[in-house]
Amino acid sequence: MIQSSVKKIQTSYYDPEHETMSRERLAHLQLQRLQTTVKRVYKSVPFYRDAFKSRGLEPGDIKTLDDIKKLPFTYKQDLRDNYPYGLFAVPLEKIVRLHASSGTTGKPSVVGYTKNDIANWADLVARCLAMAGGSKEDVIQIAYGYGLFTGGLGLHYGVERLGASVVPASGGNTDRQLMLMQDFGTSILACTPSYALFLAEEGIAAGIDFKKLPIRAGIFGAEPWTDNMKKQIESKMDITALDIYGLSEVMGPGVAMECMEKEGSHIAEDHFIAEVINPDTGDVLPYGEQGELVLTTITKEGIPLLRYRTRDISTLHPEICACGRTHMRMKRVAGRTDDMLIIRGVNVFPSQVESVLLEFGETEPHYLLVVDRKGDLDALEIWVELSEKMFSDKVKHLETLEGRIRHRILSVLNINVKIRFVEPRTIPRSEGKAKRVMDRRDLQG
Ligand code: DLL
Repeated sequence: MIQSSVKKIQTSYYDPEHETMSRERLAHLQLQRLQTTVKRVYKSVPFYRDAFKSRGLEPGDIKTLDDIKKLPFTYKQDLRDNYPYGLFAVPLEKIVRLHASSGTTGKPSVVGYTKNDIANWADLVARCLAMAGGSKEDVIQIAYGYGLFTGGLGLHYGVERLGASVVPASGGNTDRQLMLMQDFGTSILACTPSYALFLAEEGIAAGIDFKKLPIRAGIFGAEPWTDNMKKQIESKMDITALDIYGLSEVMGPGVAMECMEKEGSHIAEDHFIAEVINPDTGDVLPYGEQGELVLTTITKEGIPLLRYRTRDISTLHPEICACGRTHMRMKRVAGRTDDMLIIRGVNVFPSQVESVLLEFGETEPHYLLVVDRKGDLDALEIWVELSEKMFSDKVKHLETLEGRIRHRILSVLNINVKIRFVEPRTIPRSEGKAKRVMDRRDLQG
């Protein structure tokens, strides 16, 4: 099938049997795999056995897919409490790879993969690449970090599985990334969206004409981003930008991937069961309602997880997609429950602010939300970077723009904020996940 885009992209299914399976067959497969997983963790992971026992639950009680509701949730803290290997369901001799999550405080959560887990992961990432039109002909540059982070190596094995040529650039060293992109004829780029935008800007500043390069698609994820950000990257780099979702606890990149229809990301339902719940009550919400995404792994051997609380806010859409894939889609992640700012009672995600800022198109897409406490009240200041042109503009114009942005945020988010324009290139760029919030409330005691 051919989709129109900036540069023409032809996509195909990597694994048509599983990607287009009827709902009935998929449900059957999911139940079978769920029951196997439940038996496996009951037998091999004391943490789960205890959790089952304290609920009076036995593996045989899981008779239908709906019975998943009876299973306990698993939290990131459970991985930390059982650091490093306590939740593994196989002995270490069966583990061939370890990764760890990017925790900023305390111990990271550690995940282990068996040979089969690595093979499944590579297959799933190959599926994602095919969704973006990837094939053996492609040169795929991976600018996600290699290491304990799952981005680099996760994508890497998928590219090799697909049979394309992998450029394992890893994160950072922007000049070299741009050189490789030109000299090696990169056709697909994989990195965080914030780094993609930075690469695009640096490339343009260095006189690179992306239209003349073979690059035609980008596989961007690992952090929340908006449609407006996507459009910016697409027009600057002359590519089709697609969203890839995942988390190390559940596997890594490739849990879900956006197809060319751009109507959400297909969750690999033959490997994961997705639910959306009310994060406060734990109740499962109907399809289409926004809440916290909860994932159960149904093929993982190393560290199978039941009902893992991702903290990511999204919605699920089970309708069959125009691309022909039957796997349900999750809407772009709005943010994480733990990134959500509560400013005078109003819930604010950085991505909502990003969306408003980029609507204007008059500032740079680099911003920082700075939260302070003034007396008993929280105050939100939004630092927005000016372009070189705007920076030298008339003060009057900037004042008007500041007022327009402030009003728009008030009408969309219902909060009063202060806008502070900052000089070009002063907000720190990230080679990995962007930092969008500076919370100074703790500093003031
Ligand atoms: O970020 C895995 C990954 C690597 C995904 C490369 C995509 C591409 P962690 O470091 O464990 O794993 O962080 C997982 O990142 O719970 C989300 O909050 C966020 N995240 C990942 N993908 C997206 C996305 C990797 N497409 C956490 N949109 C997740 C929004 C995302 N947030």
